[in-house]
This record gives sequence, structure tokens and C-alpha cells, in this order.
Amino acid sequence: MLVVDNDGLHSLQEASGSIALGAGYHTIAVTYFEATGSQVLTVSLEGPGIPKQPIPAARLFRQVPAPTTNVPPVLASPGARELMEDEPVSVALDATDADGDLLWFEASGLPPGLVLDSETGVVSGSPVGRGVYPVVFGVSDGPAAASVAVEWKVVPEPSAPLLAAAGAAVLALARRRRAP
Ligand SMILES: [Ca+2]
Repeated sequence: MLVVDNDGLHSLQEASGSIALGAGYHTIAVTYFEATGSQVLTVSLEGPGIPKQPIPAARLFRQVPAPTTNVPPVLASPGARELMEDEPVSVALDATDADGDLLWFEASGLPPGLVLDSETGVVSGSPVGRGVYPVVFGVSDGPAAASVAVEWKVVPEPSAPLLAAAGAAVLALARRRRAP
């Protein structure tokens, strides 16, 4: 089945197509024609939860690997967290795989403003919406997956007027103490 057709004589241009694929191994063939001018060939993929990127070499196989006993990955809970609105956060998910498999991270229900890097497992950004967010983090080694559910809250930053009032109170107290 032809997914992307970028045939013909032309300068560098990108073409795209889409196909529904289930989990597992799929055959891919890339044919290339070159006549004059410069030559560039890049094949990228993109999918639900997968940002557009050149197909990682670790995801390409010359033949389907023989099935082996797979130990599922383990994902430690990042815990319930209270995040400050508009404050940058960086949380690295902690996952291990006894087989040393390449791991792939996913998250659902993240507060707006936060994104998860599916390769590094780092959640970063600045949350913008106050509220309580039930978040599910997942990690997959391909054939197996693990997930944890946590509750993350986004709360407003302590407001400046409150801090100013507290400072004034301390100042008044200091003045009173200094009096004879
Ligand atoms: Ca594994």
C-alpha cells in the first residue's frame, strides 16, 4: 500500500500520508529516485502521542526479532504533586526495564501547559489551569506496559498583596519591640 507519494522531478519538498497501524512490527519500504541537483531523503513518523521525528534507528529491524521472554518495564510513581500556576516544572519519570529495552513514555490528563517527552520521560512546562488533574503515566517497552495514576493539583501562586501585608506586620512588630 502506497502511503506517501513524493515521486517525480522536483526540488526538495515534503509529502505526507497516513495509515492506521496496530502495535507490533510492520514492513516498510522506501524507494528513492534521484536525477539532478542536490539529494535529500528523510523519512519521519508521527502518531498519537508521538511527535513528528525521523524514524529512530532503534525502531528499525532487518527482520522481526525472535520472540523472547520479556520482563515488563517498571514505572515509579512521580507522586501526588501540588504545582504552582505559571511556575516552570520539570519532573523526570523514573522507569526501568530489566531487559534494557528502549522505553516509550505516555501521559494522559496532564494539566494544560505541561508536556511529556515520550523518549526521555521528562514532564516540563508551566501549568496554566488551576484545578485537580487525575493523571495517568505509562511506559512501554513494546510488548508490555506499566502505568501509574496520580493526582496533580495546580494552585495559584501566593499573591503579592498577602506578602506585602505580612511584611508590614513584621515591620510594625519590630517597631513596637524597639519602643522603650
Ligand atoms: Ca522489557
